[in-house]
Amino acid sequence: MGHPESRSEEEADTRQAAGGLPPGQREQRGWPVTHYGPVPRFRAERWEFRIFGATATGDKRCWNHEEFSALPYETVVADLHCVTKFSMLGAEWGGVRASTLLSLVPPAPGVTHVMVWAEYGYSANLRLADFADGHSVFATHRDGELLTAEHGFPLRLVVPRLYAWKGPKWVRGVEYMTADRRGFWEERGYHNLGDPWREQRYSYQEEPGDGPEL
Ligand SMILES: Nc1nc2c(c(=O)[nH]1)N[C@H]1C(S)=C(S)[C@@H](COP(=O)(O)O)O[C@H]1N2
Ligand SMILES: [Mo]
Repeated sequence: MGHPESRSEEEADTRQAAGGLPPGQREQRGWPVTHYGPVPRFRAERWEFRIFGATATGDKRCWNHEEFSALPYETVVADLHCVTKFSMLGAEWGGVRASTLLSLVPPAPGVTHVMVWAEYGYSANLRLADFADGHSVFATHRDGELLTAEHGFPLRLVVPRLYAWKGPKWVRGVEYMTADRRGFWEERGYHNLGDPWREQRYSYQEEPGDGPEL
């Protein structure tokens, strides 16, 4: 993969969508910053990543920054689809696959969903299958470069098969759940499932069974 500092406009224009452009989306050149609230300051000595909730053993697992950085690093080419209708296509994300974490810390048999937690209490709920998808990655890098603070340094989740709000920046942990529960935006008018291919943007579009009562 090319290095971003040398990527010209023309190169950016020829970027391929890893999965095509979902309905109602347009391509966004460059990489805007989109989030709610302030950018947290990273302090390595205070940072930890936790997997907790319904693990197979009943124990939670914690990594400090050094330990997390030693986990297997892989790259995934994936698109980001913002529900406000722009998509950033074809970036190469580097980090730890969600599936790697699932094999390191197996969920209990009854786990159906996860809640992904970030700084300041931001959260996003995902079906276990969406989380386990081989393209879901806890990214430290994009196009070979360390993430910047505003894009989620030191760690963000990228779940290319769902709208980008389902991928918290400044992520700090994963809770294994035996029932679904709404995350931050899912409680505030956004669709519980958030599949861009079905244009599941808003909670009023939900059908019975798509999510817990609002
Ligand atoms: N912690 C946190 N993560 C977040 C958000 C947020 O508000 N807080 N916004 C999401 C939304 S709506 C989008 S579109 C992407 C934007 O990522 P970017 O700023 O790197 O483009 O981050 C997602 N992750
Ligand atoms: Mo977004």
